[in-house]
Amino acid sequence: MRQKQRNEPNLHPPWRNLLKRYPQNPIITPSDWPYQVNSTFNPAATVFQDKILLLVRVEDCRGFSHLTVATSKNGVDNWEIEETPALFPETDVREEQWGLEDPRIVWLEEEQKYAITYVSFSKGGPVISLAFTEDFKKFDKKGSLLPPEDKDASLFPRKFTVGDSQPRYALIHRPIIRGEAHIWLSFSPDLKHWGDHRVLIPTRHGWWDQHRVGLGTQPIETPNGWLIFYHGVRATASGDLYRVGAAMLDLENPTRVTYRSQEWLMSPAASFEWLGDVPGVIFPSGAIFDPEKDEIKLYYGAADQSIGLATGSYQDIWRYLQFCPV
Ligand code: BMA
Repeated sequence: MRQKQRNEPNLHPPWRNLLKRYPQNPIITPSDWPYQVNSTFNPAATVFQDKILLLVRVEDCRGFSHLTVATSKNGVDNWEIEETPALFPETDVREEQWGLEDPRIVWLEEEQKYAITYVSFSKGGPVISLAFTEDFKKFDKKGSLLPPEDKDASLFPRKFTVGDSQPRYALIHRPIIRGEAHIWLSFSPDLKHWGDHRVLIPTRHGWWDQHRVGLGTQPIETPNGWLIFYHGVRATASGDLYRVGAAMLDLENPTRVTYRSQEWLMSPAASFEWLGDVPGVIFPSGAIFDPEKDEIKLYYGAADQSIGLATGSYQDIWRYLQFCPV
């Protein structure tokens, strides 16, 4: 297959409709909640006890967020929503005073635990925090990982040996440094001490993802590498536009970005993506990959209000990505 040049437009795009909106979107809205809330959005997704589990960011009517579990057999409808939050801000924890936001979940094979990375927010700025759970009932909060301002983080499910290093955990995150908002990768032997920080996916001047990029879904392991979806922001005259891109990272060495979508794969278009607290936002935050069905379910926050679902064929996305040199 011929690879097109970086600045050559995609004239024969294999990328049309790679992610298809579920016709009955939004799949979860604040009115589904068992208690009064403002918005339900930006969920983490994983498989737990043969069900799809979403850890949903719920904003209360004071403007502070907590995280609540919703489960469904098919990951589409009949959601069972827990009556009490799973993770909520504690009054005596300084970095949590303004709430907990935007979780991502991975299953850590070695520890036999789920790792949840989320944003703790306070006057000091947003920081990435970590909690472990085995059952989504009891949570072991480990505190914050890196200094503010930092968001949009996920661990990988296993350690990596890159170069001559010992096996280390890897964290994708999005610090803002000198006003620049790129996606970074950092390593740690123990989930406490972090280093070897580097930019993984930078913003692209002039492009749809020129102002900010941030990790969307947790890394998805595929035969061809770690597939990630990310959000890219362009500031426009009528506000920020949050669109969805994808990238592939080398399976053994995730510092290597092998492909990165040139086009966005989703852009706000449906009315529920424009009607909400923050119009024009698609914020992917959780994905479930079923290799047997060749199906990716992508869960996203829409307009900071409700949750949308889009599905795509992994093989189609992979075919498209191979047209995209980094
Ligand atoms: C980002 C995050 C998300 C939010 C998005 C759009 O900075 O804070 O939680 O969905 O902005 O408002």
